[in-house]
Amino acid sequence: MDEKDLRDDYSYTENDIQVLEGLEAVRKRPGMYIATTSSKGLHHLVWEIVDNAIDEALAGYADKITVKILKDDVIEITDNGRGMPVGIHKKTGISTVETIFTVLHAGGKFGGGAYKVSGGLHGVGASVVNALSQWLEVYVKINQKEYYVKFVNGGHIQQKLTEISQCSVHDHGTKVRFKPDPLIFQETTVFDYQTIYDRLQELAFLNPFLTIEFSDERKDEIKKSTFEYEGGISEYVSFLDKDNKPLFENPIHVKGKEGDISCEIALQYNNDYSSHIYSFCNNVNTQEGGTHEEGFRMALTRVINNYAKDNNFLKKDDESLKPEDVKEGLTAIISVRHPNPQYEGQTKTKLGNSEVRKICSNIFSSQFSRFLLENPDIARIIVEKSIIASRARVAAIKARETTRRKSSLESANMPEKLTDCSSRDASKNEIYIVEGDSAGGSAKSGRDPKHQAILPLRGKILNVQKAREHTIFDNNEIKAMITAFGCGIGDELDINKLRYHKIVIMTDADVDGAHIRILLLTFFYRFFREVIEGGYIYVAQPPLFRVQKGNTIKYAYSDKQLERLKDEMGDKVSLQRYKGLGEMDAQQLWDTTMNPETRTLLQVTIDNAMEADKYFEMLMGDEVEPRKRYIMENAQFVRNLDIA
Ligand code: TSJ
Repeated sequence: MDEKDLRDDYSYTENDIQVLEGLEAVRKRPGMYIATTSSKGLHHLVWEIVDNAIDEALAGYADKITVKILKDDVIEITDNGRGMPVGIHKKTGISTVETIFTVLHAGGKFGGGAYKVSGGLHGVGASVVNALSQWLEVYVKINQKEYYVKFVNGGHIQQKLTEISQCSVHDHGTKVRFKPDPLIFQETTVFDYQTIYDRLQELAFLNPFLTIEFSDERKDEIKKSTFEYEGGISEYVSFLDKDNKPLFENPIHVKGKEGDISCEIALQYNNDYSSHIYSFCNNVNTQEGGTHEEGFRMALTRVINNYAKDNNFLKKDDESLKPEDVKEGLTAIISVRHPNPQYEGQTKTKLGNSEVRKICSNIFSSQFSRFLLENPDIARIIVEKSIIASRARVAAIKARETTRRKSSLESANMPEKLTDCSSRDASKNEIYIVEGDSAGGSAKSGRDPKHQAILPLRGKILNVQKAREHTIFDNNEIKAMITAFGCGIGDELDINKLRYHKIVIMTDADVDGAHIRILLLTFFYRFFREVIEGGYIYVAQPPLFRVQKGNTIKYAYSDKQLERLKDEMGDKVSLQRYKGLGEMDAQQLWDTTMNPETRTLLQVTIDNAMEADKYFEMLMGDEVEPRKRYIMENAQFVRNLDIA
């Protein structure tokens, strides 16, 4: 509102009209204020009101906030703060509380010092919530009295601020209850329990002095939670890491302040390879990071490097640890408070204030380096983990280079274990990936040497999902396959260089065979997707039984088929059950499984591989027994996977 409109002899109604024009503008173009009227915008209303209550807590006047979802998706938010000011506001001539709910951007101006670090990203003001609500009620307990005011249809006053009861001196605070307007939120007015739960929990972690109660009372069965974390962001780190094994007992926690900018960081390392760094400014998640995160990352790398050098973990000529080395297995929370945050980036969630970089870096550096000196055992754990990560990084680069070089050299440098075919016509060539050396031997003697190559795999190939990239490319079986296929992998795959247009997986028809098949499919799915999509991958179908009567030998590939054969051939047949490919001699293997004239091959589709990949995760857990059990129970399924 402009100064000139505020004449001494203003009339309430004139003022009221002005006010309503402001709120009407919000209703006309809600997108200008809450970006969207989707479910996201709907929840934005809650964040706005909660932020205001949090501000009262941050100012030191409240320590408890209650959030309720009531029947009909009404939201009620209460704090135990001072109570919003009920006195007449000088400029508007109406009470301050009514002013805050009816004048755009009034909130901050009335708070003065109290609003120093109010929620940066939201901060559209309580009046916007009022404008977008079908009705909104405020209860204020202050000076031993309770006051009430109600607005309807987007901010039209229905009940002016009224004293409704007496209360005790110790009873004070603010309660706001509102019903978002379905005329505005046409997509949905239903609140999502989990969304609100997660945000309130996050706020409780970020504000350790605060208790937040949350209940969902829409259904007869009420859901209720209390969030209260004395440990603050340390507890947040432990919470995020609850499924991992931390490398030391308590997260490292530092905090400090420079002028009116404060910075707090908690971190832990765990036995995982990924890292989770979450940053906040004024309780708002800065998803795109920014200067606070940059300051922290720089300081973390520098302090660990310095410690490693000073204490001889790194020798003089050793390469320094890189930021990616020190963040392996790291979980960290950075929380800064800034009176005037500037946000940048695609989604305006990147903190831009440049002074923050140095402040966070200084605060973290000095306290973290002291911590390392005082806790040499923990320091050793962190430094050694970082050094292992750096070696792994260097090894991965080397391994990638080797496989790349080899694959570009056509048939030169082929793996030792590969028995290649003589033809160079990829479209006619096949490679059999065979489980075990003995089966490999039979396959070698039984094959068509012109068009069929044999690559025996020794032992189980490595668990692709759990292994770090460098270990994957260090694995001999995997290196051999990459080299033999000749087409490169991943981003660098060139399907035109594929040396065989049929890649045939040939494993035993038992549980271990199924397991290896899944491993291979998973590997192909992750690194050779185009090869699967091109239809180049097949699964061989070795027989399960050999039935002989006199000189007649027949093979059965399923139990059903066996029954049929027995019926056909009558009694006195001799029956051999094949447990592994190794039990077949070269001729038998050729006749039953490899002869293009008579064999059956099952072509692998991307869906098969995806399925395998999915099962793989389940099968590859750390626990061995459940995995064994699972494969046993699903052996039939796993076989059918190829057939599906
Ligand atoms: F968003 C809101 F306005 F609707 C809202 C504000 C909702 C809720 C649940 C609480 C609040 C709120 C505001 N709680 N506490 C306050 N405090 C003040 O407004 C306040 C009180 C005293 C003084 C002062 O200077 O004495 C200043 C302020 C801003």
